[in-house]
Amino acid sequence: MRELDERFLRRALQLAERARGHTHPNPLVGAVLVREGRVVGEGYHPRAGEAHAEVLALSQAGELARGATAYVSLEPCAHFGRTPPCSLALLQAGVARVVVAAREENPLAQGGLERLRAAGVAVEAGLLEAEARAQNEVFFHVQKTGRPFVLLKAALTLDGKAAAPSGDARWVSSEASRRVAQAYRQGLPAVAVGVGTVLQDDPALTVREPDFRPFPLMLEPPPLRDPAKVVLDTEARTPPTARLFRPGPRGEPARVYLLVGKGAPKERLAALERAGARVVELPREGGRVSLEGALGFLLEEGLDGVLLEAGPTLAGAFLARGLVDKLALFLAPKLLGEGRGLAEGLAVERVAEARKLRLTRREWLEEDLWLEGYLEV
Ligand code: AOF
Ligand code: ZN
Repeated sequence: MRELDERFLRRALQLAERARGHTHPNPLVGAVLVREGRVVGEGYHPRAGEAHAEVLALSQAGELARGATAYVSLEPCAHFGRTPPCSLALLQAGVARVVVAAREENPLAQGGLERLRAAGVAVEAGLLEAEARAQNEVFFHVQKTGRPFVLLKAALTLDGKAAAPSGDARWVSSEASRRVAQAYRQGLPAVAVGVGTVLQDDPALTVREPDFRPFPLMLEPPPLRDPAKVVLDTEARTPPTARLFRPGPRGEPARVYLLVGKGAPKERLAALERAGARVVELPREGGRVSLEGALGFLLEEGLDGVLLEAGPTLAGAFLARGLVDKLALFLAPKLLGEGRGLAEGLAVERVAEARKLRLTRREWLEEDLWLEGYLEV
């Protein structure tokens, strides 16, 4: 029984992956309806504002939902939001049992399981919970902290250099690593760089040929889409001709946010707006755009997760302020001797006070070592 439950619940988690990159600020959710050992309905939440996973699975099952078991990756909601509550829809369809992986943590939506149980439906929670929480780490992080999830991605030489002293960083890691690194752009709603990176590398920040290994539950790639592009640019030095303003590989217009400091030169702001940027003036802190201010603004825009592809200055500033939640690092078997580190300005006096990572991945990508870890707080 438990084995079957696990199989169908895993299927629900896999269905949810089909929408990775498209649901923010909503979570990924998948649902499977099973009657007498047979799947009678499947669904996943395609994007914020559209139908919830359970509702799509129910409409596929029709009358066959009566007496069925519903497997859902996240506890069915109890609220009237942009759509009516899924817990009510499951009840009305006559579902007999509901098995969920993770409990809901959005206070607005909580209470689905209690409602179902009170109405006599058998409910269970907690199977595959770790997988489900990892799948929606962005959503759960936001519920807990009220700020966007920040993933710092970097390629480093074995001696810890992100760039040569000239600033040249092309290419530290291998092609294989860069394809995996690109998948993180699909997995988060926004990618952020500092103006230094724009001036040095002129990146496009699009999703072209990702390798989706960062997402273990993904069976097939979701539709590709480019993240919103965010430039932290206190004095508005981004050239209006920068590549990141161009349409993406699928022809979609670029969504660019230029976050500038109050009092940045007006004529440059106008030129950047003409280039297609949404220019946002934010308070300064120590002369630079306030990072907390930037994250607060992004969350208001529904951009609840940020892939930080920053150089040493900006990465150091985020780390020093405790604003990085997770790291994805690619270590290449190269030495630079002199060069720029991962995080300038993160000044730690003693090894005993070093920031520590809880590693969750150590994997070879050809000759590069791919690491993922969470910063311990
Ligand atoms: C579910 N099934 O498929 C999803 C859920 O704005 P709304 O009305 O779509 O509500 C979004 C909230 O509902 C979201 O923040 C999360 O708490 C929950 N998402 N719940 O039962 C789903 N996507
Ligand atoms: Zn719902």
